[in-house]
Amino acid sequence: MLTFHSDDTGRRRARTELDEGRLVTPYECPERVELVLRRVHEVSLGEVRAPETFGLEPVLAVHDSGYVDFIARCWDDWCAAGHGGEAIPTIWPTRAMRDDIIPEHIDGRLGYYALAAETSICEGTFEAAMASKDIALSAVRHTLSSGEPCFGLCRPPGHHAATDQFGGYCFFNNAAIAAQHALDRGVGRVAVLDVDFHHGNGTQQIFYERDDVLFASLHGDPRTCFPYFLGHADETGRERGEGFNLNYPMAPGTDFAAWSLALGDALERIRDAGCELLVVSLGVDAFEHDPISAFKLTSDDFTALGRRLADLGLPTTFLLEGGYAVEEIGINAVNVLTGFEAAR
Ligand code: B3N
Ligand code: ZN
Repeated sequence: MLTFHSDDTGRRRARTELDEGRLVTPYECPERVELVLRRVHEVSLGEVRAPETFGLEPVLAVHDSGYVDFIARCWDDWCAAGHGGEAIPTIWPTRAMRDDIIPEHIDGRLGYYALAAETSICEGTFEAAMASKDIALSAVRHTLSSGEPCFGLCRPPGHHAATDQFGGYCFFNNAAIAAQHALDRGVGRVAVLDVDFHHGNGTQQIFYERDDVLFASLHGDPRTCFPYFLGHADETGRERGEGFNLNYPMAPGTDFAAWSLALGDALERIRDAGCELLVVSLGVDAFEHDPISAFKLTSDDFTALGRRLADLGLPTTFLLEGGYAVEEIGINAVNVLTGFEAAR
């Protein structure tokens, strides 16, 4: 299986994450990609290729132009304001205020475009996000042209990024950008299957009123898990999109036996919807030892997941999302890919 990778994903190395009231070294770090890449080589998964560059046009197909401009300028504006440290939002347009006037000051703009406070913006964030979406676009383009499965070693991840909001370590929604790219090239309907522990709120929001993308997400119940404010089972899509959003929230402690029942339902719905392409938001933080998540999947379960995905028989693009048990992230991500290859 062809893998797309770029050293530019390492241009974001944030020093601070707000976690349990302390500033800690971020869980989402460049070493994640290095570990997965090492495993790709260890198992001889296949060729590793640099992505092509696609510019901003495919980003603007799913994200708001003011938001993209904010991500591009945020670090410079933060420094120009004389702030030390990394850019972290401190105020939001909450229910009790207005959200129809975008502030001029960077502190206000940060709150307007942020959905959470854990994710700081630092030097190189925009450049890494650009590399990450180029990896996703290169991967899906290769899948479309060859019919072959492909792995995009995306970083930063993307599935929390909404039309005009960043957070949950995500800036540009790689899976949404890839899915939209496929639609723009004539694919009739795309399935985005999100197996990350966290709900893909950004992907859901971007496609919520559309029937050309079927979004299915298996995740920790938002009553107790990040991102808390989206991801319930009764969110099924709106207007044309009714029936094209499938959420499978599950309790902390869920193991593969229960998780794979939800997977089976999602796969059946993808099959029934006549999707022509599968984009997998491949987070591996459902792993039993992930430091910030709470499911109980084992490394072998990720191999089984890959086999189940192959049963769909669809052209498939895998894009890395979360996964933070850094010792095992490479094994688990690549187990999905080798399981898929063995069964197709
Ligand atoms: O949810 C957390 C969090 C939970 C547990 C933690 N422990 C036990 C140390 C620490 C943090 N933080 C909020 C930010 C989570 C972002 C999730 C990004 C992701 O993987 N999305 O798929
Ligand atoms: Zn996650």
